[in-house]
Amino acid sequence: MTRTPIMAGNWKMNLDHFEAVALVQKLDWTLKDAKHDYEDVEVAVIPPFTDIRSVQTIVDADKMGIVFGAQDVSEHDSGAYTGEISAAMLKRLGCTYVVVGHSERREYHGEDDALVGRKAKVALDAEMTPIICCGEGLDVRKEGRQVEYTLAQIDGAFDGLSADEAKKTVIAYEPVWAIGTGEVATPEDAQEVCAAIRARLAELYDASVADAVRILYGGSVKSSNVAQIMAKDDVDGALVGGASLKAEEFAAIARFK
Ligand code: G2H
Repeated sequence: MTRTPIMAGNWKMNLDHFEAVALVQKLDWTLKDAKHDYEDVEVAVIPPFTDIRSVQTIVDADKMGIVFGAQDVSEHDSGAYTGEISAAMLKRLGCTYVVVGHSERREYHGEDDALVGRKAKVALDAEMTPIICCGEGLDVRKEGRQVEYTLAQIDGAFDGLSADEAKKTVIAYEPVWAIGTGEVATPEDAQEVCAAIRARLAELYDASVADAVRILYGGSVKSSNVAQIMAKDDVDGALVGGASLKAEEFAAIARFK
């Protein structure tokens, strides 16, 4: 099965809304100049909540172009949840993607696999695509338990999802030791775990789900290393942090071929 690659830029807690407009405008121009084919490689930007409306004003008019998403979502629909943002709010703004279970949410906000699964479910219910993050830390990698550890996260996050729902998800394998450190996983490291995740989806559901789900690699992706990672069979794109904050660099990542 042919899966359309996704290059998603996770801006994390960077940029104000003026800077967001400038970045997405420059990215849009750069990709247009390069005659980027969005059917060939999908490009998504995932700004902080406060920048989503600003980004929308730049890219909304262009249906075949950059899409955007959010870095998190509340598991609740609405009500007295101070500081939370609901799936319906994000959908109304035009978000295509919602990142759930990023390692920074897991580490600094105590999010576990069950919560990640519930957040994926509310995103799906609102007709958005969750990007479900997983990946091991350095200690686990040193012990050689990266596959076992990451598959346990997958089991937990997909526990409440039907096959039809699972098929609509995107998974991002992000080894924590490679995030923001400049220490990228080798293409073989990425392939090992991404292939194991795909095999687990076939066990949990069936081959059609395993074939359909796009599995991204994340962790210090740059224009200089993306092609080797993308050459691996089970890697269908990248979740890019630091390198997505520069339009030309991120555009070069999107044009990895
Ligand atoms: C991993 C990644 C984006 P970076 O967190 O999700 O960040 O590319 O800066 O390692």
